[in-house]
Amino acid sequence: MQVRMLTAAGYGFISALLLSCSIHAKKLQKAGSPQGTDCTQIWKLTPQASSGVYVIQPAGVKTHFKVYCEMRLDGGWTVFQKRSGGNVSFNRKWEAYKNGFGNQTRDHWLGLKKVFLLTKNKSMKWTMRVDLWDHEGGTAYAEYKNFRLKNEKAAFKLHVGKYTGNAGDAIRGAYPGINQDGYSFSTVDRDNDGCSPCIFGDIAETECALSQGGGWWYSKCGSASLNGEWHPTGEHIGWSSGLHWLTWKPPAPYSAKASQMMIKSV
Ligand SMILES: [Ca+2]
Repeated sequence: MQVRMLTAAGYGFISALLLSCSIHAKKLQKAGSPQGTDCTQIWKLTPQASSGVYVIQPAGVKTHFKVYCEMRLDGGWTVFQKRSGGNVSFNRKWEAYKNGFGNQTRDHWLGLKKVFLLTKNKSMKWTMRVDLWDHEGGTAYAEYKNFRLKNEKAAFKLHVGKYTGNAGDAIRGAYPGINQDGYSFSTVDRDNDGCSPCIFGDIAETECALSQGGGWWYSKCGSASLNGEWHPTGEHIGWSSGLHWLTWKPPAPYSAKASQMMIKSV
């Protein structure tokens, strides 16, 4: 009897040990060596993988780096922009937008160079998705086929293909002449916005990154700008610098409560 009790206790101990090892293994899985070429591949290899930070090494690239993977029913998405509050400032210069900033489990910008490294392989195609949350509990999205960025020499020029969604195609703009597709990235210290100056009514605009905030593919400014200043509920309408997607919430500049931008390889 005594032996049996000991055996049972021993079995319980081993079970606990195995459980602890399994939890530890799950943690290890998300750190250290590369888990895949991107979040989509990780999701395909392990469909039950949970959302979180993973290490990836893009196809044909020598370096590996951490990204936040948003695992959804329609695939694994590599997140490159997340806004949900005012703790992380997006009012930063070229080097910061190039290399990334923030906390990947919270608000962050992955970095243009990493997004370029992911999308530079011409044999792969990427879908880019923008998720938006308003201050009234509503959501909207925009998806673009054939998303890619050019290299730093081309100032990370944006390319997007066909739009689908219910937020409107703000990248191509709420009116003609402000299409951001084919435009280079601008920051306060790197002006590629096409304004020298732009005339909006009685305002002469020379630098969109100064008035709209943060860095973006400003095209004579344009209708999309999700890296501006974050504004809390109740103070979210009327700011020139905000989280704008003006085909979704026109005409007074409406600053979204939260946003997320991410890519999926297809
Ligand atoms: Ca300018």
